[in-house]
Amino acid sequence: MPDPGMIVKSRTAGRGRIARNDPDDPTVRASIEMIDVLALPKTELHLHIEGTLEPELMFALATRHGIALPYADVDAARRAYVFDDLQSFLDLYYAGCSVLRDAEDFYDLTRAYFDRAAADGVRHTEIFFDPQTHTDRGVPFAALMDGLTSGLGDGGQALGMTSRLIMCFLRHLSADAAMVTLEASLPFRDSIVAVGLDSSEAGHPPSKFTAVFDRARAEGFLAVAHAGEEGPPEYIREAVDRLGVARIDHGVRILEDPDLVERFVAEQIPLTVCPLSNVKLRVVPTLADHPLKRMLEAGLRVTINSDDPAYFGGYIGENYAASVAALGLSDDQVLTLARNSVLASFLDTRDQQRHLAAIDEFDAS
Ligand code: ES4
Ligand code: ZN
Repeated sequence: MPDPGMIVKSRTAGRGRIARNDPDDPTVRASIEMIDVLALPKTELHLHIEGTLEPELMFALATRHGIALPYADVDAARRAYVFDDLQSFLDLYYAGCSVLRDAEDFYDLTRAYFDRAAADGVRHTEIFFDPQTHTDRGVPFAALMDGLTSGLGDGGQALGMTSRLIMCFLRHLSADAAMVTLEASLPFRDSIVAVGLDSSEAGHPPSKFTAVFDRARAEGFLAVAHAGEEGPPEYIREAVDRLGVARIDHGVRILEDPDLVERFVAEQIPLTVCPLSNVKLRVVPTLADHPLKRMLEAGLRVTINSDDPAYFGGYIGENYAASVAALGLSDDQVLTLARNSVLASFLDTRDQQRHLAAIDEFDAS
């Protein structure tokens, strides 16, 4: 008898479906049909490359550089990944970055993420990086960019994936420091599609960075910003009105403001939601309480992403699968999420059409 819950390939046509045995009744084979979320062609739009640093690589890089880590071993590191809120995570996340010293480290980090993302069916990814976390420790901007861009190039070629880089400013630091970072990035202008805003949200409204984002957009960068993760809906509004962002990262608190929801629906401004992140950082009590499904039902252009998968217990496939299971998303809702990510991406229309066609083909297979 097959294991209960074992996934078996279904012969049922359509929607890239797989059949799963009923865990409550192991005598019934292939009784539950669900969309194959791993095989579904996916686009990832909210992923911090520093948040893909798995403990195994952290230890390997620590050894490479002769750095002592505050964990006895890999398991101890994983056991330490329990968070009360965004700040308790950020403290540990920035400390973990201390092993990233040179171009080779950033190359290895990027290649490891690409391998993991490809296994989850990611075809295109738009990756955040936080230069200040590294340049403030003495890592040259050029080494950071060299490692990231070579990793993206080689990884993309090896796995048939495309990517873009989004440079985030740390909002707990000053607007002047962000401006210095923007200026330091200009020699690498062609490798960076957009600027973003991340780190501690409370007390650091988007409007603090209006001048920096004005300058960035004048230099031709697109813009995004984390808003409405822990911060209020007003920060979401500010990010759009004051920073000119093309999409909002997280934005899960938008449902508290019906007028803002109406506007986001009318303008189809995308939101890059990260369900497992929100549970780990206690933005929501459990995944079953997550507003993702309500956001979809409101007509918002919502997408699923993994944020900092090495810390939050799952890459994008796990974010899709866990959300489907906890919220009971329909196949149509899952396909909508995948299509939303394509439409919310910074790919040009022709590439978007190609990715949408791949989703249609998956749906029909
Ligand atoms: C982050 Cl989850 C999250 N929120 C804000 N800033 C971040 N940087 C890395 N992960
Ligand atoms: Zn994030």
